[in-house]
Amino acid sequence: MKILNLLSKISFIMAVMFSLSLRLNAQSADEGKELFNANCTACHAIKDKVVGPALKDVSKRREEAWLLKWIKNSQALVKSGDPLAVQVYKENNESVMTAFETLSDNQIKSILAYVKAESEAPAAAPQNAGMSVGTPTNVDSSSNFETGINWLLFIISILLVYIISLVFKILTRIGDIQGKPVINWNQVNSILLMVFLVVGMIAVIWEFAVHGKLTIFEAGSASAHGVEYDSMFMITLVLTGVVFVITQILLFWYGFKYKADGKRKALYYPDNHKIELLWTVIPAIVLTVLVIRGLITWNTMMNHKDEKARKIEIFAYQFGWNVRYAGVDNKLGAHNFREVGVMNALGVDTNDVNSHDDIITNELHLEVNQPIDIAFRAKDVIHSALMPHFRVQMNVVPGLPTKFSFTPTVTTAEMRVKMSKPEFDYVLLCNKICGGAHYRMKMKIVIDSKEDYAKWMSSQKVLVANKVASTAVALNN
Ligand code: HEC
Ligand SMILES: [Cu+2]
Repeated sequence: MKILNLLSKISFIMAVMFSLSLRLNAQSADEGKELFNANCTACHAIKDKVVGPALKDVSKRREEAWLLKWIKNSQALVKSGDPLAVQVYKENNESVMTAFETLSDNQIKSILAYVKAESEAPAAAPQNAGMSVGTPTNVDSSSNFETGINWLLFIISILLVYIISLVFKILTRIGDIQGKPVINWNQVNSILLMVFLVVGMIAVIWEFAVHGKLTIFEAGSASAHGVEYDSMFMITLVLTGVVFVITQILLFWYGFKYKADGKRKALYYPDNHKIELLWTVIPAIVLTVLVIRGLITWNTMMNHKDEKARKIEIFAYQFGWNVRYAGVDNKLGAHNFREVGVMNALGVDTNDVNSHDDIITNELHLEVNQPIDIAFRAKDVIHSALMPHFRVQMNVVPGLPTKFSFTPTVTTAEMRVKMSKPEFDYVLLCNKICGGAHYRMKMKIVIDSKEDYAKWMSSQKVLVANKVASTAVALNN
């Protein structure tokens, strides 16, 4: 009776989950829908306003060419002064839509086609009802078959677990009747301990061998202070690794060796001062050495002052980054959050002459072996600037200036060779969950040779061009 009850419950849950999975499959049929769900739903719905406006009938409101430009880079369109773009941006309280420069025209068109189809879907039908019925031709039958097989395997494995537990129950009963247990659980558990030890250790070694290559440590640090950082990381990893291996082996081996066998009695051994002292003092000394070295390293990293360091500002907003270079005078102009707006995203105070030769970009170019001082500033919420290859991370907090100074030592070109990845680029990522499109907050970093940096710099526009025409965009050498 009990079993039947259980089985009927399991099969009911299965049926519900199965029908859910069918729905999901029907959903993934259409390319536009997939792209929309992956890139846009953080901020848009068809019929409701989310972060951005409802997109219902957007193709009727706007020209396709405009939409293509807008979706690829709405901020560029706003900055170009396009009246419609400026209006849409203002109507939405100047919240910034992510740029999707990697989407092709065709991909955007298929998103728009999906938006159009959804706009025209009868208003009465709730969205998911449309999905479960759907058009049968849309359903990918091969993946349904796969889902079916997966569910079958799932059911079989649950049944298997259930049968095994039944077998054990029966064996225990038999043991009760015979007055002598059929299974020696101490024996079974002690063997399982050894199995766990061996399988676990193999898994650890496998992890290091296979996924160790995926860590950023493989290629080495691309900044001067990063070498020290990596050495501390490695020493800590090796020390804790050795302790881990020894303690785990002892733990499981003793569990195995001293299992209760009915012959031996456990020894009552409350404590031993010598051993206690030993395993308190040794870790304390090791930790003190590690922590003091860490403190010294941190202080030299944070207090380092270099007159020749180039001043740079990194500006974070939901959801993107800007860089401001100090220009020829190596002085960043003042800023004021009240000035932040469509035409002045960073709120730079152009009354301050220091700002006139500032240069604002959305890529971080740095010259190799040239120290830089970065000042971080946030527009809206707390972000965190992570530059993993340079072993740099700093919180970016509204109203609270933070800074970091470092020297990049490996150019992008050199790193590409070193990693044998011709496509490689350094990145700056946001490392604080700062909102719906947080995961898209990244910026390309390029480490240039002296010549390339000068060339790139001279192609950038200064903030107030007419006032610095005489100094142009020479470099501060
Ligand atoms: C980070 C949030 C965010 C994401 C992600 C996002 N948008 Fe937007 N979108 C906005 C905001 C906000 C606006 C309103 C204009 C503004 O403030 O810039 C907008 C406006 C639009 C408009 C103009 C609407 C109109 O009435 O003219 C279109 C079209 C659009 N988005 C399409 C998309 C598409 C397609 C995607 C996915 C590829 C997408 N958006 C992803 C935030 C976002
Ligand atoms: Cu962020």
